[in-house]
Amino acid sequence: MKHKIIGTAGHVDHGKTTLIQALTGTNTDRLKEEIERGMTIDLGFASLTLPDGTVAGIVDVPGHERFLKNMLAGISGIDLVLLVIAADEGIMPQTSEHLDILRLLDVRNGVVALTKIDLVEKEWIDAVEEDVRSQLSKTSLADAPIIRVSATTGKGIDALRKALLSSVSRTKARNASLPFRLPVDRVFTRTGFGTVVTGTLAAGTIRVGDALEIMPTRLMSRVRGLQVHGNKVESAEAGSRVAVNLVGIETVEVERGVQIAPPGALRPTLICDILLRMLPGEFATLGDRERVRLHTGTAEILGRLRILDERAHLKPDERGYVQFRAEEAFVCARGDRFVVRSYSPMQTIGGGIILETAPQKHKKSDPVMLTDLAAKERGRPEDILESLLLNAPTGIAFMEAAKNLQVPAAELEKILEMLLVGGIARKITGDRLFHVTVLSTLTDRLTSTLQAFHAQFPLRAGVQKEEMRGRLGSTMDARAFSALVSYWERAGIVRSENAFVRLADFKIELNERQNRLLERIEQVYIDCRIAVPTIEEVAAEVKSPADAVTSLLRVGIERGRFMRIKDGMYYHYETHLNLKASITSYIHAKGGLTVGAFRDLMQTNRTYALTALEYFDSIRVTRRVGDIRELVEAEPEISAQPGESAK
Ligand SMILES: Nc1nc2c(ncn2[C@@H]2O[C@H](COP(=O)(O)OP(=O)(O)O)[C@@H](O)[C@H]2O)c(=O)[nH]1
Ligand SMILES: [Mg+2]
Repeated sequence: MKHKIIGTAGHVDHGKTTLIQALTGTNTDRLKEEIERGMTIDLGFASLTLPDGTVAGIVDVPGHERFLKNMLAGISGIDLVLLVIAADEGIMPQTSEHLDILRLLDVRNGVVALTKIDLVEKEWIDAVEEDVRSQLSKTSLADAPIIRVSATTGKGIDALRKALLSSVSRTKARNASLPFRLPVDRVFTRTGFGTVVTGTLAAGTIRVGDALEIMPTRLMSRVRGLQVHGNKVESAEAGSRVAVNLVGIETVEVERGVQIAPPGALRPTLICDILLRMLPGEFATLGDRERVRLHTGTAEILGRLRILDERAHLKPDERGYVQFRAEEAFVCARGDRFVVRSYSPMQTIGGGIILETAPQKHKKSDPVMLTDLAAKERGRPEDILESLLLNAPTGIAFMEAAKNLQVPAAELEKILEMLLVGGIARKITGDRLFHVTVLSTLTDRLTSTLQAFHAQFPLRAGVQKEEMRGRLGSTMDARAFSALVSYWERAGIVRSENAFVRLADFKIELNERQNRLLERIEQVYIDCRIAVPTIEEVAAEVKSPADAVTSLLRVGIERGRFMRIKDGMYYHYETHLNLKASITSYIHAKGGLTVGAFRDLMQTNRTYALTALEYFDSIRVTRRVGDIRELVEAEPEISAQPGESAK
């Protein structure tokens, strides 16, 4: 079944509430004060069964300007409007203001009821209708039918019903496959049930038992029960008027203006980027940083508007990209409509569309930011995704993008495919998405950092990964970085070894002098055999600085010519092989080896003997049992030394 919401609009006392009662039998004025004063103060609700069986929800709004805030809360979720104009009065101030608001909220479907026709002559009605038609011609309701009715005599009511039906059939269906989102317009207690909230479901499907989060307060709850138009249901779809019974929430903890959604689906924000269109009236001006009231969903939020281009003012009929900086956290979604009223006196000055829900604070007139907002305004999902990616220096996860775009995952797949095929986006490891420009900037930064490093330290293995991560940007997190490194490895750009990354084609190249020095160092170690020299001893022996020896030793290790024992201590690979052979053959023959026996065998001192045995323990050639060394059965693969075949 289709679910549509009709909202009323029009000047106070023009007969909205009476007309709804004539259509539905429901008196939407429910507050005691409303009944006593005969005037709508807050939103009223009814349901209307249309000739084809569609049940439309009706939101009856107050017409008095003092209650415009309530009107705005009610009108935000509607599919079409029933604009009520009393034939005896014609267009009045709130008729015009409501028309402005409808335009700002982009409500294009509607029916105009010219009511109270029982009070005036036909000629008068003709004149009023002509006036109404010309007023409407400049608005989003230019083509709306005008139906003459009287709630008192019932004249025209059937024609009105038919007009509403045909207008309903022209409205677009809402997206039921998004996560559900309900801007709350009423909160009350039902004895025996607890807290109930109502609203027009803006998106998605809500079900009994669903977990939910109340935003921006972040209270967690669950759906205990659901009603649509007073009937118990198991689930409700976008566009329905629903009443949700919340588990474990006190009435005082929720108020009109909050939104409920699945946990994590929405994020509270303090700023948003918007496209603001000013109304034509002379009072519709805005100064930079002016304090205003922004109405979106069912909420009114106080804050300041920062004009993002070079202008200091927005004048009547102008438009501009603006950042709203709120005084308290609120929630909204990309594409939501809003209305802006001046702080004092309260006047509707403009409205528009939310372009970004959690932006940075922008620098005024930044051309990149303005281009980006223009793409967001065009609103094509692929443009938005592209700009999202352009502004994600560490890429963005697939689900994160789906959430930001407010599109279901399946739809995002399609949009993404376009960008992938078009060579605009790239999907690197897992679900991480990058804009090619962002990715190539990162790749450039990586390669230039590595090139500079290799040039400066030709004898070092590469840059420490943690340091590289920092070089790529302060916001680069570990997961994004490791995804990037494996992407670059697959692309043949880098090699990653242990804690280092280096350019894939980087080899440690020694000049002739360095090669000769390395050979001499090797000879020193070969001659010393088990009596490991210190770096300083080696340096003195080869008459070179200790630094140079250390660097060349590192190269020697890379080439498999040296084995590291511990800090500053190395065996030449030949020594390592000889010692290993002596130990294994001795143990094979005698069954075990003590430090003393090894010392004698090697004709060395106890310290060198112990150092050697502990080294072979550490690489799991031997194992210590009491005072004796045994062989470890499964031999480690130290025979596959790169140096053996490389040289
Ligand atoms: N004669 C006549 N009076 C009407 C008609 N519709 C509404 N009224 C009266 O107009 C007044 C205002 O109506 P109401 O529905 O409260 O207006 P609202 O402020 O737009 O909701 C009430 O006294 C109604 O009885 C109508 O079609 N004919
Ligand atoms: Mg009323």
